[in-house]
Amino acid sequence: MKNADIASIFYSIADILEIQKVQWKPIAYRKAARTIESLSEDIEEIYKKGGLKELMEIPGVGEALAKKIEEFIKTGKISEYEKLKKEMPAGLGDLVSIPGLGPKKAYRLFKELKIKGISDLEKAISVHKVAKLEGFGSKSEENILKALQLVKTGKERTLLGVAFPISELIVSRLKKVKGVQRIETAGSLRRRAETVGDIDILVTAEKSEPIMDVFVKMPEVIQVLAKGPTKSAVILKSGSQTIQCDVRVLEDKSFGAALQYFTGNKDHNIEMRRIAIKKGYKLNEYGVFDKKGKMIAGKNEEDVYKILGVPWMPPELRENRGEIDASVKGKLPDLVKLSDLKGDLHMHTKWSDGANSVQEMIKAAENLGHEYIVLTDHSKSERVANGMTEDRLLKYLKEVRSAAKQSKKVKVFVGSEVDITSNGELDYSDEYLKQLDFVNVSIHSRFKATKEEMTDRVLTGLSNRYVKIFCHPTGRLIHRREPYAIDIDKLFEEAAQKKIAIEIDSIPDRMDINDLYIKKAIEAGVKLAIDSDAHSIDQLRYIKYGAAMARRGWAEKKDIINTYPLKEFAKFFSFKM
Ligand code: DGT
Ligand code: CA
Ligand code: CA
Ligand code: ZN
Repeated sequence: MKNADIASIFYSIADILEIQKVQWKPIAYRKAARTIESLSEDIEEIYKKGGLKELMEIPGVGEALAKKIEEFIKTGKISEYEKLKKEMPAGLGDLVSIPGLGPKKAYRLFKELKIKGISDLEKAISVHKVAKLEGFGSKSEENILKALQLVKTGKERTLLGVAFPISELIVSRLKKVKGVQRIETAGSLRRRAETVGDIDILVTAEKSEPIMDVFVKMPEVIQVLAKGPTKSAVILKSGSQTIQCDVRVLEDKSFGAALQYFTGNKDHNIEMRRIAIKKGYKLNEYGVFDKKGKMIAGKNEEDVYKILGVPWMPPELRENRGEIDASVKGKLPDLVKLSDLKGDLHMHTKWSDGANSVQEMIKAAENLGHEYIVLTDHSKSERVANGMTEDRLLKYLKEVRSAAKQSKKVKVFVGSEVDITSNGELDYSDEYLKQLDFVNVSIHSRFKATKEEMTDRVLTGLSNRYVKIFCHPTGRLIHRREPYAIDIDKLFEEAAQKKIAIEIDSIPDRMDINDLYIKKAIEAGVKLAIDSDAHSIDQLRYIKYGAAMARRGWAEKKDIINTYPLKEFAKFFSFKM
């Protein structure tokens, strides 16, 4: 898939144009990049289907951008980008991608301090040159340093939302190789961890050579680390990111044992091995063996667990967080499934920063089989996201209500993602809030407040009687922004008591709240909402990552408010239907 590559080039073009002080164009490029990276369809396929015209059907892609996409598909390059790069000093791209620095500041660092890349920047910070620059200061220098550290540590792991589609593509290719029998992903990807270090794939086949040949020759491979009959490893490129992928070809009789072993995690495995030893057995990636060395299980993963007296459990639970004990005692949770979800309670349209119209979002939700949805465009303080003033809110209400009447398949609620401002007030007055079906609230500013300040601010916000959902409750962006400080126990206590749902935001770099907090919230009696927070029709599919996170947090159907049939759902939020 070339989607990620094209998106990444469009982002870079936007950055360069911004430095060159070109108006509007950067916004257009970024918008297109965002939709392209979240398309579920291969952009090359779209092009093959209907050429430029079909490309122009992608929201945010006009004729000019469609031509650039065509050029990339045909030549692997975009000449405009090649030209722009030549106009840019080398290394500046790395600076621009440091969160919080942005093109303008990066360019000043380059011009005034001759900083040409990350290592120059680190040197300059170590002697406090950056702090002395006008408009920077020591606070800003500190923040840049923190962001730098995040970038450096963050680069190593890949978001589940990025790795998962890649793994699906590889698996689908390998499945087509002649003689392939069983194939599964293992490792952190199978456990659906929010980020993965590498992709692990296990295969059984008549012969391993044809598989390994196809594997190392895939177009995304930029480096072959190892190629052998039982194991190969490569580095893949996807957009600006690289990720390692390992493939192992196994004997059928050991497939289950290998799947158990390579799924992990390591701590879970250590515990399982301890149980095997206690029973007088030996457990490794080839099978379970008795005292005489006879293999007594290994072909199937379920049997491996069963023979050790631990009934099989879903991979999402295997983090050594009490799952083995729960399984032995027959107390495993009955995990929520993606197919249990009946609705989506957080999404954006063109009324704020979304790429699609109200009608397009409703249609897409119908196609996904949702029974109910809530449209939640941003409130007025979110100026960068084109938040709605009160005037526009009223017009939006009208449009959504009339569109809602036209859909027979999905019940459409009208809502807004309303900012909790810095003093804890909501961004609209009650007069407006009461006209909405759903008031979803969130924090989008002043992330650096103390724990007391932030907890106070949020609880004040939640004390408004119209609030129904608290969105992306910790505000973190994986690799880019730490969660803000907040008293999570107090938050959950309040939410449980007021029947305010806590969100599991499914955007791959949010995953907010995370698995550990999900478990905690459930223990506190909180109801959760798995939302896509979609900014385009394709992003509605993000809920699969939120559902994965919920499963990692031991959530059952009853814990997730948008699995409820419409009637019970409405009852929880005290609607009269
Ligand atoms: P990652 O790739 O860092 O996101 O995490 P994993 O869990 O996929 O780890 P990876 O790819 O290094 O290894 C895959 C699985 O293999 C891991 O979850 C457990 C198993 N494994 C690897 N090394 C060891 C080990 O030294 N001891 C045991 N018991 N299991 C191991
Ligand atoms: Ca792995
Ligand atoms: Ca691995
Ligand atoms: Zn949102």
